[in-house]
Amino acid sequence: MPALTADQIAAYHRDGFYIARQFFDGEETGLLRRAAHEDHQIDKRAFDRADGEGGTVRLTIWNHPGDSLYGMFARCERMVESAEALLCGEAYHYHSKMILKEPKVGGAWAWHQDYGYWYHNGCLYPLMTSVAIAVDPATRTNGCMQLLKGSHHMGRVEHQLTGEQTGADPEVVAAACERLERVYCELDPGDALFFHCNVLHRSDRNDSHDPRWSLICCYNAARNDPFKDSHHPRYSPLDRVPDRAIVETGVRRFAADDEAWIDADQAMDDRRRQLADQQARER
Ligand SMILES: O=C(O)CCC(=O)C(=O)O
Repeated sequence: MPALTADQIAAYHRDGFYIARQFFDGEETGLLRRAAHEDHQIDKRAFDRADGEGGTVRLTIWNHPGDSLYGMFARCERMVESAEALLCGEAYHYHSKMILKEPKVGGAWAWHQDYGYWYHNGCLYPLMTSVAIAVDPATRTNGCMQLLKGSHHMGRVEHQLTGEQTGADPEVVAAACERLERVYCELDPGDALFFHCNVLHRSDRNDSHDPRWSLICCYNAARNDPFKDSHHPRYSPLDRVPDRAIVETGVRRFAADDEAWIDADQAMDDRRRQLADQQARER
């Protein structure tokens, strides 16, 4: 799949988002799912926040994409070229995160704009975009993302503490909900949701028996370099990789794991044989 086309970019600017179906193919997505669900670091490093509705929002965030499989997704040409086309200029990696919406407990996200938070990090302009890649299927029952179509045209809305989450001003959200279409972004693994940093979005609690994980890569325009330090980075050049790096990195990673399993199986077989020989001798 190539980077977004001119028509897809126009749709993003009109609606505040664009869903690129099967932006990543079955092999790439299979590697991502396996890596994510087998990766104990993702789980260990995750932090929880009560959603104020009885559920728990759980996520892992990292600022620099690195050389892992996740880094290959964030740095591959297809993603970076799309982000740069949407931001009309050079983009850099602002952060990535894995959203871990676990069955039954994965919490709801209140209505918010990402720029509602990022503005306070010294980013003067809303020249920022995110790409949510579905790791698992995202449905209405497992709490897929919901967006208010065209709400990015409203500009930045004040955010305040509502319950236990900081969300967009509820009075403004209520007015926007009356006027704008709410879109439930149901996704298959490998689909990519590109969304503008000022589009209002939320998600419900995961009420199903299935996990709903997604990898979200966020980009800032290089010309929007924050004027102050924050918990997310200032500009640093994004070292892009060819699209094929995803499969190459994933295959390499699992070959090492699979070899370790084969070695462990082999050692187990050897041990079983030794015990059987010993028992035979003792009889
Ligand atoms: O994936 C979700 O449920 C919500 C994520 C979200 O709203 C965000 O990362 O800004």
